[in-house]
Amino acid sequence: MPFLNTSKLVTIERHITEEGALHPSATGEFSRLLRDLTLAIRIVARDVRRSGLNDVLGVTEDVNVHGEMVKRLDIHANEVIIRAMDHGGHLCVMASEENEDLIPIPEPYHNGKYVLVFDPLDGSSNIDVNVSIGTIFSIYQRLDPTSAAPGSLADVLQPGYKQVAAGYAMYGSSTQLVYSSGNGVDIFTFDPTIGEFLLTYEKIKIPKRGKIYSINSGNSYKWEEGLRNYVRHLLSPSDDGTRPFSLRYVGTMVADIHRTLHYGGIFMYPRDTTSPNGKLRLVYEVNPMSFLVEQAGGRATDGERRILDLEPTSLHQRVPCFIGSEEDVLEVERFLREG
Ligand code: P6P
Repeated sequence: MPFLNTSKLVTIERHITEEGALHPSATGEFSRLLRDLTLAIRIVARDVRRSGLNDVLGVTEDVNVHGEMVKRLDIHANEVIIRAMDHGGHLCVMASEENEDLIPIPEPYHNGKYVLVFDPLDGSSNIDVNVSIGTIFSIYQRLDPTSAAPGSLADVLQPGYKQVAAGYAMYGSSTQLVYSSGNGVDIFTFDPTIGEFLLTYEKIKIPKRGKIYSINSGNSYKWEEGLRNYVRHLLSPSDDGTRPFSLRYVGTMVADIHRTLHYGGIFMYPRDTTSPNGKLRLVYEVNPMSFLVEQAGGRATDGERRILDLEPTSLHQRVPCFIGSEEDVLEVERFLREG
C-alpha cells in the first residue's frame, strides 16, 4: 500500500476550494471554516510535538520553564480549537468531548450555519509513551440554516448521515489530515518546511476484506458468545489462506482506524457485561469515523444497525461499533446474530 498515490502538488486549501466548486450552493463559508480548523490542527500538532520535550525543557509539576501553568494537553488542544473556531462567523454552536455542555458562540460574534463537534485529543493516555494520538471532527449544517440564533442541542444531535464533512488529524511520525466532505476520502500530510498540508493520497478505498482485527482482547471475558465465536473463527487457519487474522491494537481510535482504512480488516469496540454501550462516543468519535469509512467503501454498524442512521439522544452517549472492510463487518454481524 503506497504512502503516496498522487504527484499533484495540491494544498488542502486549494482542494477544499475546488471541492466547494462541486457544490453550487457553497458560499465559500465552508471553505473558510475548514481553513480555520486546519490552523487549529497545525497549532495542536506543534504543541503535541513539543509535549515530548516538556520534560527536557524543565516542566516541573504544573509549571513550565516560562513559569506558565502547564495544562493537560487534551485541555490545551480543546482550548486551541475553540479559540480558533468561535469567532469566524461560520458556526452557531460547538460540542467537545472535553465539555459537558454545548459550547456557544460568544457575543458579539455571528452565529453561522454550521455545527462543529470534536474530540480534541483522542488517545491522550498514549501521549506519555509517544504513541500516535489525534483530533476527530464532524461538521453539520444547522437545522434552520436561515437562523441567526445560537445553535441548540437539536442542531448537534443529528444522525450521522447528515454530516457535511468529517475527518481526523493524526499526530504520528508525520501529521496527517484525513478528510471527506462526501466526495470520497483524501489524505493530506503536513510539510513543516512550507507550513502546508499537501494532498498525498486521493480517494482512498478500504479493501473489501482484510486480515487484521483490532479490539481490546483484555475485555474478552466480558464479551457476548457470538463475538467470542467470531474471534475464534478469525484465529482458525483456513485452506484459502484468508485466516488466521492478525491482531493489531494501538489503543488510539484514530490510529487503529487509519491503519484499517489503508490495510482493511475490522476495528471493534463492542458492548460487554460491564459496558452495555461500549466505550466510544457516538457524536464525536464513532459518527465521524463511520462517515469516513463508508466514504472509503467500508461499513460501520453497532453490530446490527448502520451507525450513521442512529438518532443521537445525548451529547456524550456511547455506542458499540464495528467499523472496517464491508465483508468483515458483515461477517461479525452474522456471528452476533447467531449468538
Ligand atoms: P481501551 C482512547 O482512550 C480511546 O478513547 C480511543 O481512542 C481508543 O480506541 C479507546 O479509548 C481504547 O480504549 O479500553 O481499549 O483502552
